[in-house]
Amino acid sequence: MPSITPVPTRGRARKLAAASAVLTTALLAPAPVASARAPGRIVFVSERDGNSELYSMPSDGTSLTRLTSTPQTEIDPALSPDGSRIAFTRITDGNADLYVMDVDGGNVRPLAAHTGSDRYPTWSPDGSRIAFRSNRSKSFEIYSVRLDGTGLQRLTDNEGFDSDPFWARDGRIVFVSDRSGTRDIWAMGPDGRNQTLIARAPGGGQLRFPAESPDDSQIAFAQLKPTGGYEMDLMGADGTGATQLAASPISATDDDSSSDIAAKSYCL
Ligand SMILES: [Ca+2]
Ligand SMILES: [Ca+2]
Repeated sequence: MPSITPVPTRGRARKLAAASAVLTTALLAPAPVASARAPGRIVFVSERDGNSELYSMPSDGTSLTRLTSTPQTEIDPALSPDGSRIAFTRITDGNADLYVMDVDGGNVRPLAAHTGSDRYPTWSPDGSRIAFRSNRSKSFEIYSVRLDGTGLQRLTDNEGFDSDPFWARDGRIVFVSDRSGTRDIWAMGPDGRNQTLIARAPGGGQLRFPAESPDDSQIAFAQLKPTGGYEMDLMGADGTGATQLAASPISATDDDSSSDIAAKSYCL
C-alpha cells in the first residue's frame, strides 16, 4: 500500500470506476509503450526503428502505423478529444518543443517553441487549447496555448517546480508542484485560479504524472521512491484511498531525460 497523505479538499461523493494504468519508460524500448489512448486507438512511443518515434495502432493491436520518421526524439503523444490530432514533444539538439499533427502523422506544425524545455502536452476537453509545462521563465511552470500557437497563458507562477499537467474532462487541470516542499499533486481551474493541493507525497518521495479518470472520480499517478524505484498508484480524486497498481525497480532519472519514466493512465 502506498503511503500517500490525502489532503481533504472536496467531500462530494464519487463513484468508483474500474481503472488500469500503464507505466512507460524508454528504458524498456524497443517494446511499444502506451502513452495516449482514444476509443479504439493507442498512440505510443517506440525506439524499434533506431530512435524515438510515434506510432499508432488499434486497441486490438492488429496493425501498426508509424507516424514520425526523423532523427530527432519524438515523445509525449497526446490524442485530441475527438481523436483527429496528436500533440507531441520533439527534441532537437537537446531542445524540447511542442508540435501538433493529424492522427495519420501528416500536417505537422509547431505549437510552442522556445529554448526552454516545453513538454507534456494535454488537451482541453473542447480541443481548443493545449496545456504544457515549460521552464521558459525563471522556473518550470504550466502554460496553455491555442492550437495555432497564439494566446499563450502562464497558469502557475512560483519559484518551485510545476509540471505534468493533465486536463481533466471537468475542466480542471491536475498537475504536480513542489511549492510545499515535495512533489505533490495539485489541481487548478483552466485559467490557473483556485490552485489546490490534492495529495501530498510521503517523505522523500515524489508524485508525478497524474491522470484523472473520465468520470473524474479517480487519479492515477506515478510515485518515485527515494530508493530510485517507482510505482503506479490510484487514488480517489480527493486524495483518499490510495492503492498500488504496479511497481518497478527501474531507477528514475531527471524529468528532462528521454529515458525517464513517463506514466499515463486510462480508465477502462
Ligand atoms: Ca525520431
Ligand atoms: Ca523548447
